[in-house]
Amino acid sequence: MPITPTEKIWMDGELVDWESARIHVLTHTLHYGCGVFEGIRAYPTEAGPAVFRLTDHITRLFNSAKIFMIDVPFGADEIVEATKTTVRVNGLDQCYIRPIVYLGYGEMGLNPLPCPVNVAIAVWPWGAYLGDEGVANGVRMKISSWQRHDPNAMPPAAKGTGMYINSSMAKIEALKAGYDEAILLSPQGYVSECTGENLFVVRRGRIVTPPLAAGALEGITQDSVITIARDLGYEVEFGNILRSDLYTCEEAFLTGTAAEVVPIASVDDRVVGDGRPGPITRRVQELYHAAVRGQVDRYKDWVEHVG
Ligand code: PPE
Repeated sequence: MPITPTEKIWMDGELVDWESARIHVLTHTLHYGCGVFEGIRAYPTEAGPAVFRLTDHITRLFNSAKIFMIDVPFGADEIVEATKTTVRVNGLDQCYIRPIVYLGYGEMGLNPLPCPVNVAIAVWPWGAYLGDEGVANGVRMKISSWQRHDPNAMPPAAKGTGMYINSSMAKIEALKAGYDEAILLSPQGYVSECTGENLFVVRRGRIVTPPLAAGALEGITQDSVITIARDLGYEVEFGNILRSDLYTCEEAFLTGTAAEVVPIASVDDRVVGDGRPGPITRRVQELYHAAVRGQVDRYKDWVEHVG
């Protein structure tokens, strides 16, 4: 998905011009993939642009850094403020936000501890991650032949840059085979998540999503959708999902900041339900759409205005 340049990028405490936001080719993270990042969205609200669950995303960023023993040279509150500033100065009423903490220039070799730590925050306008057609009519999924990380090989709770090779391999495989997106199974064989989204199924009227122990990232959209679905009166539980459950469930959908809420039309060519987005998926999708725009009173706290 192409990037649309904006004006300013926040780098280590300063706003620099988009074209000047450059780093050295011997930047440590470029070589070993030891960095952490977030994907966040800002939406237009009645009171101007607001970042959806910004504090929760920055908390996850710092937890990711803690897991990798990366010492972020800023406080979480400073990164929250810096994110708001970056959205504000770029004058966008909606955008995708990419904070990244990376190991900079000055050290080579596998010991990351002596490396300088840098932080950047970029924002740009970004449309529907899996396409408008997918949001409207559902996406075609393929179970990947690549497994999700074993938790003792790569910690799924961390949103680490290098960890995404796994997702990219699965994405390539799915796209080359003519599908829209991949579903990865855990080393134990349970459904884990998609390349950049969590997954939900509706089985016998109940909504089920895989537990963290199945190797999924602890999704903030997943958490929002669980709250929304329960408030709508549905039963939601964390539970192990088998590949065959995906083939026979009534509805399925995926969730993520970039993707938002997207219906699943089929899995490995088995049509989900009647192949059209189901009623539960639609209701959750609609309420999420309204919540992120500050249109639902009970979810007002999720919406953090940039000022
Ligand atoms: N699982 C993975 C592996 C993942 O990358 C994401 C976010 C999620 C689940 C959903 O998490 P959350 O956004 O908190 O609901 N994926 C981000 C990266 C997309 C990208 O291309 O980069 C995102 O949605 O921003």
